[in-house]
Amino acid sequence: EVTSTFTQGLPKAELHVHIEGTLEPDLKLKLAQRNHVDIGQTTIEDVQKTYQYDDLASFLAVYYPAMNVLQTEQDFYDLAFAYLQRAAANHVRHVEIFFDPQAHTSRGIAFATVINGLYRATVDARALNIDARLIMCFLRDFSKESARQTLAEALPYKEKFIGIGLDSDEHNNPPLKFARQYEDAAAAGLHLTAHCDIDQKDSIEHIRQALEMMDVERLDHGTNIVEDPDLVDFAVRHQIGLTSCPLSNSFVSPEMKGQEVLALLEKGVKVSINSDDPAYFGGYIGDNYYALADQFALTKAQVVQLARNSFETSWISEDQKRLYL
Ligand code: ES4
Ligand code: ZN
Repeated sequence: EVTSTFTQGLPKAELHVHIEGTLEPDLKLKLAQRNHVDIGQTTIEDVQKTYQYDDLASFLAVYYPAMNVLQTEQDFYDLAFAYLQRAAANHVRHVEIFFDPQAHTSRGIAFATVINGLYRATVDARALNIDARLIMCFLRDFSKESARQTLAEALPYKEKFIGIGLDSDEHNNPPLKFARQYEDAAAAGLHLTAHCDIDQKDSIEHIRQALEMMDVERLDHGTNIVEDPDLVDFAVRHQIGLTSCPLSNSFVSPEMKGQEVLALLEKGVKVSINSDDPAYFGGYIGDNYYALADQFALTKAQVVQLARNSFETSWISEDQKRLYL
């Protein structure tokens, strides 16, 4: 009974989307030509053919090199505004967008270029009826010294983003590696989240560190928590948001983790549905809701609860939340 028209039209918040993961083949090609960057392909179809991977490593090997086409403030604006238009078509009313400054500063692009372009797009999103905010992520496979330096560069811009996150390759890069940066960011009034990807080595230990030792408010993915009843209990008591991404899951694992999402919903964990890297994983947020609902026979009530959870675990003010709930 849940149709794609229903999942597309449902008002929702998106809490887990990487702006660099919204780079569609047509925009990639356009920016490559505009900036005279050789990406090895000259047609949209040929760029599309490179969007192929079957695990995290092969995905990241396509993902990071693609960023070379992003050079100017206008490029970052165009990337973000194109995403926001698609989000509007998916009835996203509020979005908290991840960006990876180190993926850009490490290739010589100034932090200001990145954040000013993205921020300007979030301001213009008001005209699309979307409240858009930014979350700065640290690349966890870079050093903690690099994270320290990135936070120092970012703090003068702290009015332009609302929180910090942690992404990229989790293998042997536990949350606690960045404990000091999380402490400093919290002291600066920023919100805290961290990726705890599905089925990682040390998944439960990483979730425990993030929740119990670093006071994160959300876990990105985080659905392995279902294996540990005490941590599930903690997540329910502290209203921790879990941002699951079904289509992304099905690229890096044999399944989209629907049973885990349903079990967590049943236990009262505030899990939401999100798109992660929609240009790379075959769909925007409405498609993610629909794929999950279709494959796991979700009821409309369950789909509505997932959308409610997205607003409840968002970082908008309590006053603003009342408008959506
Ligand atoms: C990511 Cl799928 C995935 N995993 C880890 N880090 C990421 N950054 C963007 N997409
Ligand atoms: Zn992610």
